[in-house]
Amino acid sequence: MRLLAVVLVLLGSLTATTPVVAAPVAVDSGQHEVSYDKYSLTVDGKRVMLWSGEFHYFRLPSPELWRDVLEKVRAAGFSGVSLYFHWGYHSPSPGVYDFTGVRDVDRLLRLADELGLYVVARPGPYINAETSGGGFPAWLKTVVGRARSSDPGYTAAYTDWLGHINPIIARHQVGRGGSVIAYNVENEYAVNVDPAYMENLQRLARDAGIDVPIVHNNCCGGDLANWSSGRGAVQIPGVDDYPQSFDCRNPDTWGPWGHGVTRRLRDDAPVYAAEYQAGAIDLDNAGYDKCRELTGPSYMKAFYKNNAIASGATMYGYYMTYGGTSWGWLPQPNDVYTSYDYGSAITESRQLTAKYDEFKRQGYFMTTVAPLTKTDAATAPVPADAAVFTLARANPDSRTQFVLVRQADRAGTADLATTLEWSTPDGEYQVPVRVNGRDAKILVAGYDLGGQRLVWSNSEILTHVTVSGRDVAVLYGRDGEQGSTVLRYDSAPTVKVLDGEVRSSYQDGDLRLDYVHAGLSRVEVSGGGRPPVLLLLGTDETAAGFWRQDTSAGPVLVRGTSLVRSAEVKGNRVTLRADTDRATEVEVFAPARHLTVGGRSVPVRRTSSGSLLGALPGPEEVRLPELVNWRHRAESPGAGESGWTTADKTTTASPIKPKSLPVLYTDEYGHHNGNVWYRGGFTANGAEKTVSVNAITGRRGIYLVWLNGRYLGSAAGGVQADSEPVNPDPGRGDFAVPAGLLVDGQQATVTVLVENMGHNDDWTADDIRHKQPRGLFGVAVEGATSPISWQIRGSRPTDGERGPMNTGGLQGEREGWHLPVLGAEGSDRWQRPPGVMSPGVSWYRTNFRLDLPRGHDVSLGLRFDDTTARGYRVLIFVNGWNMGQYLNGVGPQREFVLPAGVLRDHNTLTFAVIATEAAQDGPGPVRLVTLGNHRTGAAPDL
Ligand code: IPT
Repeated sequence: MRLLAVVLVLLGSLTATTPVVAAPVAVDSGQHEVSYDKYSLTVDGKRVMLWSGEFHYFRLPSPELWRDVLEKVRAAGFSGVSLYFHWGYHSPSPGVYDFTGVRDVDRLLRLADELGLYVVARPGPYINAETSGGGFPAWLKTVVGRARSSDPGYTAAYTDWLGHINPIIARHQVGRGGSVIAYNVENEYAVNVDPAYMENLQRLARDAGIDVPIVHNNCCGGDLANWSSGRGAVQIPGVDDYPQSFDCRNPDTWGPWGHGVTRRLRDDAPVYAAEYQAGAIDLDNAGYDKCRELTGPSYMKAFYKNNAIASGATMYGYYMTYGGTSWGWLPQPNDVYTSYDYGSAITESRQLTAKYDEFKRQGYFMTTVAPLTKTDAATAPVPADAAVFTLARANPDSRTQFVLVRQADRAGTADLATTLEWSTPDGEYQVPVRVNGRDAKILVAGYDLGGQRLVWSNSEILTHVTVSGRDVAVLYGRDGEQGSTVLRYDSAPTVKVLDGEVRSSYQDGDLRLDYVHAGLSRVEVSGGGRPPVLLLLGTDETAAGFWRQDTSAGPVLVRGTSLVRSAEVKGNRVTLRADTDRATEVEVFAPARHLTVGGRSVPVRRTSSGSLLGALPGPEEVRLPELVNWRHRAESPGAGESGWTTADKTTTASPIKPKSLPVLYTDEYGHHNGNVWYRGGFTANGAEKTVSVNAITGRRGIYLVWLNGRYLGSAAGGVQADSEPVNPDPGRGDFAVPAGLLVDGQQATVTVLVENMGHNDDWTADDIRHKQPRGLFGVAVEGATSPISWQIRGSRPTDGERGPMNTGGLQGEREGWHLPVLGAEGSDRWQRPPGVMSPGVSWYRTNFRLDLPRGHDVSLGLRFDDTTARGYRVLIFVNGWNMGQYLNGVGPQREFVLPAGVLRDHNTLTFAVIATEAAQDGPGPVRLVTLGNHRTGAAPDL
């Protein structure tokens, strides 16, 4: 970590006997030591609360925005990020690896370090993650030997991947001045397991110099392998838990899949909630807003707080904190579509939600109150009403107590008020508590809060800072609920209520404050033998309006703005990088007299609370251009003579054998992504009746069939050939041969376009799922007497910048029709749209110019408004980047996020439209929409 490194350099200079030259951070001499015990990870002996969120760099093809997202993650109080590394994203073919541009993970790790976020590095080799192949490169499907085992073929393949990624991870470890604090081997390796493989993964990591603790994310509890002991065991076994399931259609669901992380897997390692549910995949087209509801603030309160007190976990990974976009051919088709918003706290368009506020409330608490990093189960105070449930932990050194309060009926919705008989470290108390419905609170007793002694409070702690010798603490409770806080003094202190209604009484060393949580009350307490303290007593909402940022002058607190990205104190000026989504006041608690926000000095006055108060403008209005002047170009079925390969293989490494020969699987011919054209020639006899096709595409995929240039129709591709029960006839379509089309003795050509929606994952580690083919599975022409000779034409991955998963084998993709053309409208082969969409592939293109307000973070999307069921789908190319696929009439996605960086001032928008029927008009109406607009002092430099 940079801060630690700086501290070490400073220490070095104090003790050195020879003149010290300031060492660059990168040459941090590896003196930081990561270790752990049963309670927590430690860095140089200091305990760490690893409160981390999952982020997928491969789902945001705009490295400039990685900073935006990670700053938002940090601003919510996260101390770390959990990062999958996606093998297939970096490797288009065996032995070829790319770590540049949007694949520059070294840049990602540098950024995490710069922002002071610890990293749990998760390079698989298998990652699941609802991405194509579960992160495996598609070429692995042609490698002989079971994946996720010790088989030599697979071993050679993944050894090469780890040989590339491990050294990058290794040089960013905490011990070498970086921020990687743990290394995750494999992913939910729970069934069909092979301990020798797990051992080898760890040996390779150690050989590459990975010296941080090795962790694993176990799935699903029960008897499945969890790698906590025996051969292949890891140092810190973690648990994945998705208690709410993925049924976003029923967002009122309450924990059908369990109670949370309560189990300790090893006595000598901290409890690690490796992936804890923080959103959901949208399995049933409910839309991600419903998934956000399913995993909303009350779920987060009840389940996350329960985890902390039930298990004392000090390592968490919330999956996902920002989901992002499965652009190009990244989606694993059977569970997701383009958007991987995931119903996360930070939306796909990088907006902060009510879930973000809840993360902030909990994250600030978890990372402020240090005694939480070392706790044992303790006796909980007994509630007078048995309908209220309590559970407690205590720090064995400070004796600080943490008491969970919730309903005894986990799903109960009653409004309960009762009293706890609480034996705190500072005496016996009767503490009033209230639990209204699906709520949960962690109450604290016996805590040294800055220079204060918190005896107990039934308000929850957000955070506290010490500014110029005064403690400032934010406590909160639900709007309208009663609150009490007791602080200990040597003698009666002076209590000054600055705002709101707060009653105070002093007796035998205890100052008791009683209030109702409403808005934001302010009380200043001074004297009594302690430094002064300002208590800010808020509601859930007003508490979430605060931001805490670390500076070299200590942490500062800010109230107001839509985001504080960072703060700096220099001399008597505090400088914020902050965003606003409306005109707002800003209040700052910092050791300073002047305020700068977004590069401008803000006039401030000092408040009675001792803070600085100023006003900030909101954003300027965004005006978007209309999408007009479309041009059109048709792609004729299977046209052109170049690029075809004879498809005549008779064997395949896939355990799934084809229905007819030759093997026509796309991967066998090196075409791993997107659409593939096939051409089959045979000598006709005039008696052919039906063309019967089987094709496997993954869910929502299609294929289209022509005979001698005549369109015969389309069908849905299969999901897989072999499943339970076995399906020998996947994606079947029968197309009648039109009378008179084929003539005896003449050449006939059947042309097929098959869409490959992405590759299956390999959760079960059995190859049957993962090595499911894509493309044609079998073709028979009923009545034909001559064999068909096949050719295939697929992707031509030559685009180093956007990578191999950006395009498939459409003629236009191969010839670069999707690439930006600025200025002139392109060649005269692009014409005015004909007013009808013909079955097959046609291309549409327009240019537009953005004139967005400078110094703003504007998030844009593309919205399709067509509500007809016309059969067509659209690959959306923005300046050449495939930002997803719109499926008219299939859904569910109508709005596609277009990140800055991919979007520029001048843009080319190109659609590859695949229509399965003739239809009036083009793929409209379609428009640009604003998904977020913030004035920011930190507009990513794009
Ligand atoms: C678990 C995976 O580890 C993760 O990659 C992702 O797929 C997630 O779930 C679901 O979004 S898999 C588990 C819930 C069976």
